[in-house]
Amino acid sequence: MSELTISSAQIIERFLSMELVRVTERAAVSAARLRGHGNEKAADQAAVDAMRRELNRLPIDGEIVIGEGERDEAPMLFIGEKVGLGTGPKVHIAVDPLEGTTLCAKDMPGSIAVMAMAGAGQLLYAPDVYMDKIAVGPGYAQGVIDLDASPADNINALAKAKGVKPHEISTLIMDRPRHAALIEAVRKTGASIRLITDGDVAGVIFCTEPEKTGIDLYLGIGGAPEGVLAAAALRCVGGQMQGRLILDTEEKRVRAHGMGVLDPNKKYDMSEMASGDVIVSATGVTDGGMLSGVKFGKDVIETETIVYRSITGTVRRIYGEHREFGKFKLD
Ligand code: VTB
Ligand code: MG
Ligand code: MG
Repeated sequence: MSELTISSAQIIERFLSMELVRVTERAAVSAARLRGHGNEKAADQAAVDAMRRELNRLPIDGEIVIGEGERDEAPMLFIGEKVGLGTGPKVHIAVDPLEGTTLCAKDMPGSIAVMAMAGAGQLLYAPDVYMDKIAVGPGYAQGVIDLDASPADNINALAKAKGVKPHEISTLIMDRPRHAALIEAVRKTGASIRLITDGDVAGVIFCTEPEKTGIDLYLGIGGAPEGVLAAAALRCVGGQMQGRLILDTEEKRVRAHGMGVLDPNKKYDMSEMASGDVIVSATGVTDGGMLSGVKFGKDVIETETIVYRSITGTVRRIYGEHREFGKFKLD
């Protein structure tokens, strides 16, 4: 579509992508003030407060569909909370104001402030349960990987598609006891494994830039809300991802059903987790393989943000120098 025929909705979306950058920047700066202080809760709360405040300044009629939890346990950014000025486009929002709270508290690599925005009904209402996930970056034929195939089959297929040997494939898995069998199966193929302690939104996104991050394939079980955020980002660059909610108790199945999950065993494709026009923004809190963390100087606070738009596939890295510090203070 030429620039001349761009619709007014698209113009609004273009403005909003910069506003999303502001939102994640503010959350990241607030969390980063508590980086390395050993207090996960305080850092998380700071990010939540800042993100919510900024979201409420936007000219949107927004609703949180992936947030800090159900209303009774999360006072802010709970699922169903309305955000924005109430005017403008009706949008659904997925947030993780501080993804990787432990990473932030310990000042370890990879914590980010992240959010995704899409039209109403276009983001999966994922309950706060685990999700089994698999993801690769762009450039492969559809179906090269499959959540239901064995790790060996996935790695062999990916190696073939990439034109390398299986031992030249690099995977990323969260370091958890629940992944013992998975890790063993991957080891048998000769592929390498980068084990991360937390932060699999960034982990999945790593697959979008294998040249930079060294990661070809994400495997394993992490949070379902994080799965939707990652799927939204991946959709923008044309990677592939599948996920299945782990609903291993009746309580979880009932809760998920209440959120519209009719088939508890459904394998979701990336575009079933995030469809339509999606914008995703992520700002680094701690230094990581994808984004630098917030830097505090005497006169300047520096941030690095990556913002994706699915409609154009545009990815922008925005390096911010902030000189007006008042905007980061809480009201
Ligand atoms: C997952 C993962 C996140 O926390 O939610 C994890 O998706 C929690 O898993 O990226 P465990 O219960 O095994 O710790 C993160 O790592 C950080 O929020
Ligand atoms: Mg969170
Ligand atoms: Mg998280």
